[in-house]
Amino acid sequence: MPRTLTQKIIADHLVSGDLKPGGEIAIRIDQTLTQDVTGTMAFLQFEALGIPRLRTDLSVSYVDHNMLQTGFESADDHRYLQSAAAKYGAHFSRPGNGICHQLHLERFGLPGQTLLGSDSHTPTCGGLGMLGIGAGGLDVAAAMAGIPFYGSLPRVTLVRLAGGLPPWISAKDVILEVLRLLSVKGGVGRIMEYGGPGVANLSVPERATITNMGAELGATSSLFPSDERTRFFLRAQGREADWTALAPDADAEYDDIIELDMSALEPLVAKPHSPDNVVPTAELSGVPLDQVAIGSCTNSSYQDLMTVAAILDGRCVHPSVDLVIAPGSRQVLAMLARNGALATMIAAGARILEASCGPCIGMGQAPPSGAATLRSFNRNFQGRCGTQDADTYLAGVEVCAASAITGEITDPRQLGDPADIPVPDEFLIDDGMILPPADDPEAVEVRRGPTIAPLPTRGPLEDTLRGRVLLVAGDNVTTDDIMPAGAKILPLRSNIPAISRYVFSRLDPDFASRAREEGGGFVVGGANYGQGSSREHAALAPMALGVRAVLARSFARIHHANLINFGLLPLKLPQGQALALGDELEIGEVRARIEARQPLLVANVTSGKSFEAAYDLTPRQTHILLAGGLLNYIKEGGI
Ligand code: MIC
Ligand code: SF4
Repeated sequence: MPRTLTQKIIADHLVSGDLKPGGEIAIRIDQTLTQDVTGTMAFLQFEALGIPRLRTDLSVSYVDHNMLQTGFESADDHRYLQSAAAKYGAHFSRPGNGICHQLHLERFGLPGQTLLGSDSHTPTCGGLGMLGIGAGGLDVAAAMAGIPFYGSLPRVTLVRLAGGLPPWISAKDVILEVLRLLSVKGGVGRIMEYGGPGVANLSVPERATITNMGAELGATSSLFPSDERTRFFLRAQGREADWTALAPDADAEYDDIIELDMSALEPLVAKPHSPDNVVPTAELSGVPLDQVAIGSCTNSSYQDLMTVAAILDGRCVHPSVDLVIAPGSRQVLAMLARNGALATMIAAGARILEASCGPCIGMGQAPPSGAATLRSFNRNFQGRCGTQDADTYLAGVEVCAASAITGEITDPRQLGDPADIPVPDEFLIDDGMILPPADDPEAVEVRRGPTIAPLPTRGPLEDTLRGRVLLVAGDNVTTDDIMPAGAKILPLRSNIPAISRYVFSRLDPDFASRAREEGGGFVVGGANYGQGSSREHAALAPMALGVRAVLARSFARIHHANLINFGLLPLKLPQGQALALGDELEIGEVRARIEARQPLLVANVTSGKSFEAAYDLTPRQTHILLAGGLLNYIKEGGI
């Protein structure tokens, strides 16, 4: 039978299940990546599994998020991660080396292989033809222990690209257009495969911008074929031997097909506060800006930043705008330093940050109150930049750099002809900041700082769940809403009791204290609950506060899995049913009904009404929930 790219890679890695849509499959994971704000928990969980050495082909532990180090907490976590990597067998990418996804693309990604990462943008390596999937830290810890990754077989959408990118139009405009067409829910349960004659017109870093931001569609992953452009990129990274050709069969069948003519695109911008709120830049021309931020795992490649330097050359940043630039990796920064582009940026008045996530996750550079900030990043959820009442716009680096000069949102086409930026045929290679695992793991002592608190645990799932509705939220609640990030809260990622004080703090500052007083309860949401990041803290911290179930119209994939991994029931709130804050609920016979795969009966004691709530659980997930979460399940002998 002819196969898509997705089916080929999955078939090559299939451990159990068969290739029927919607069915549960398990796949072998070749590589994992973790970063500091999810990795600390993932390594603690790996330790809790009691396995002495990692069982993947390659695992890399990156440090790129918690970089401000305003107290000892993050530095302690970095030291823990470095020692744990050395002892258990992971490579360790030191702080300053760059953003995990950019680095993995440059140095480790392999066409045709699988990568599980504790970060939602792990599909970035799909730009190389690698199947990258984002997951919660506990799933990645399990993969590091050699346990396959379980999920439902996604449907496959082909985005057939035609034409080439016109001057000033970039790969960011391609993915913004897909977001405009499909919305932030449009990719749920799908893998986006890019094909068609336009593919050959995109370099690997351009493809990676598209696969990276496929996360904002809610897609499980995004994939490009591996072709001569892939070979060229790997050769320029000194890794031609890692190249293999990979393409779908000519007559492969897809679940849906989207036609996209790149030559008809124009510069696009996503308006506040959602990445799918996309309009032509021209529609926003003249919107005054306070800040422009360039970088993030979406748009911080050598090509991107050379484009920025060319636009800034001989010009000066507008007096009302703060321009900050964070290169994606030390390779990019070193190349810009050597060829003079860095000097051009400095001369133009740009503030150069270290190679890290930085402002993308509110780790510094929060804009002023009521500001408008334009960013080459991937998410513009309200408050994520660190300023709750700021408006965040997203665009490609061309729009960002042009707007930094004029002080307002600007269509870059008005700058005349763009400079020609050649794709480098040789990158500057220096892996000195990547430490291989220790030769003598026995001799390595794992160093834990005082902020690392023991993992909260819970017993098996209770048979009756009782409590009040602690929060009622609308559609598209993000994990940034549930468990905010930013410079104040992120350093607490290895301390669940401390971080749980901030659960839902942006939506309702009293949530955590109310949950504690009530001894737990329920959360009610709308459609696509838990979209955005992979942070398992958005399940783990509510669990620690006693939340036992979330009732929502639908769930985002990674968060749904995280809820189950920590023993919280994800229940479907039927259309037409509404619950109010403070309603007292009782759900009885939970264990027996789940075992029998029957809907649960939710009694609203306050209103005297009751309704049936369904759920989407595979047989394995049922057992995980009954055990009270994945760690309990694995300790009981499940895999
Ligand atoms: C993000 O972009 O939101 C993050 C921070 O990279 C997260 C990971 C996290 O919250 O730990 C992600 O995308 O998964
Ligand atoms: Fe870092 Fe932002 Fe990418 Fe998340 S989206 S990995 S915070 S750069």
